[in-house]
Amino acid sequence: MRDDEKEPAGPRRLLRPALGALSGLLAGFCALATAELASVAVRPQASPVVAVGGAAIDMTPAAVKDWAIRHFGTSDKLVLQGGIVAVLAVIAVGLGVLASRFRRAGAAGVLAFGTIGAVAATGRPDSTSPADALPSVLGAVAGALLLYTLAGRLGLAERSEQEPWIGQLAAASGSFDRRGFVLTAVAAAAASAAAGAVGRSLTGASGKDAVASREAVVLPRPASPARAVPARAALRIAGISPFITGNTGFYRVDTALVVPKVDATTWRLRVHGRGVRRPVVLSFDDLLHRELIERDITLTCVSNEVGGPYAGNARWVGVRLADLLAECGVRPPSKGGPADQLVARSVDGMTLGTPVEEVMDGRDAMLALGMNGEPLPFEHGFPVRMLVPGLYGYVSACKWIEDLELTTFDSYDPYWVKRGWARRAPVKTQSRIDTPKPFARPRAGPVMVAGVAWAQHRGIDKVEVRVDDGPWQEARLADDAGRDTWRQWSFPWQAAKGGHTLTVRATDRTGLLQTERRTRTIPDGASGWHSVVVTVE
Ligand SMILES: Nc1nc2c(c(=O)[nH]1)N[C@H]1C(S)=C(S)[C@@H](COP(=O)(O)O)O[C@H]1N2
Ligand SMILES: [Mo]
Repeated sequence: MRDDEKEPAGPRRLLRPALGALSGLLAGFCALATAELASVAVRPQASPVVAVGGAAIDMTPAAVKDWAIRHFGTSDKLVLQGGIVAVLAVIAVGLGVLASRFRRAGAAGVLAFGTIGAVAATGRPDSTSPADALPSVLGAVAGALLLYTLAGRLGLAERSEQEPWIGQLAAASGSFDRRGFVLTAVAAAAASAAAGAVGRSLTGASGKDAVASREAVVLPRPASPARAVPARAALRIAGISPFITGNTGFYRVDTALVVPKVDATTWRLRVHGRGVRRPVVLSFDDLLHRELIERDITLTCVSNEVGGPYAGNARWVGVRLADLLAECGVRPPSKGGPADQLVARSVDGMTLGTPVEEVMDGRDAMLALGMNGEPLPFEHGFPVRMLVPGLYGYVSACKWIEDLELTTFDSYDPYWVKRGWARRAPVKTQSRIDTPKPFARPRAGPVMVAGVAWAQHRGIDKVEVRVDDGPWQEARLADDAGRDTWRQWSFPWQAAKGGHTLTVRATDRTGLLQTERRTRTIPDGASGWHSVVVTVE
């Protein structure tokens, strides 16, 4: 007599659905692993998790996306993918339990979910081939077959659909092909793990050509170098944001679940559209051999909260965009040009719209090829990205750019505008306290309060600090490094014991005082004064 035959009826009745759930999880795992491996052959972006994730990002309401960026920052995408896998796991358990009684229905359910992946993958804006459906389809077929097989091992599931008593009998007696189930399950788990691991490592190694092309880039000396940073433009104060943000520390905000790896040797940029009398297609070499400018420019994200981290200042090298457009015969609207919007498209299907007037008004709008002395990092848009001083990133800073189209604001809304953000978005004057940190407990006595303030393309004229409800006091400004960069400031404070609120505000060079009025980030950037609460001990 076997042990389980003596078991009470309750747990035994649960055995089949429990094993069904396990089968479902295994089938889901097998499906994803197969898809992962297949996506290596197609392209990493065609993996169902990436494709469904991308579709989810695009369908997420702006407020939720903003919340996700705020709370998860650069790991927002990891959180999203984790969430997708968790949801899939729950569905897989459900389909497994279903399959333990209705084998075909369970397997059909897996196929249905594969269809969702396939539709998402082929519907992505950067999808150019129906082959993008393959990873999802192959994964679903593998998963469905496995679930069907495992459910079969679970006993007389198939016949029980027509003759329920057989199913009940099988369930009640606990009689099923235990050996077959265990062997199939273990083999499938091992094979899936291997396929997934191989897929992952191959994906990691993909983009070899792009990596090689980046390593081969030698940035020429710019014809117009950046102004030397005045000695006292970069303060040495513990805790302050350095004047130049390093490439690894530079914030990253984009919708790309897989960082595009573009081969610079085959990359092309097309310039075309309304009023473009001489459309061109440029290679990376074409750009490298043009006259290059080098500029320090602060980039900020419209999703940055008051006091938030999505701002960075780098030394960029690139091509003056206005000159390039002028060569193509483009005139700004103020000179009678028919196009007022410049739409940039990236290799991953992102679209950004920039006012042509601003690009051509004399500011250093550029197609950047270099960042802080090296080719652009892949995360920041290699091989080429756009930058326009004074405008938020989402209306100006297209990474992995491949197309520039002259059009009008009336006839086309780019990605973020379709999702409720403003068509035009100049950077709002902002100031931030970097040190002391919120809830810091400094010692009574001299405490250095310091941070950065920015009002790109207008410049910072004055920064003031207020302690509690006291008077506004002028902070010391670091030397001026130009109106397109942020400016550091410091304020030596004689801190008395107790709780204190420090508040900062800036005035830009047009004389405009940063508004106290707090607004949300959507639609055109947060406003309000940053303050920090500390306890002096
Ligand atoms: N292709 C592409 N370019 C993009 C984005 C994007 O999602 N995709 N995001 C924009 C936004 S919202 C900002 S703030 C900047 C951020 O640039 P960074 O990641 O290099 O800091 O890139 C812009 N360019
Ligand atoms: Mo942004």
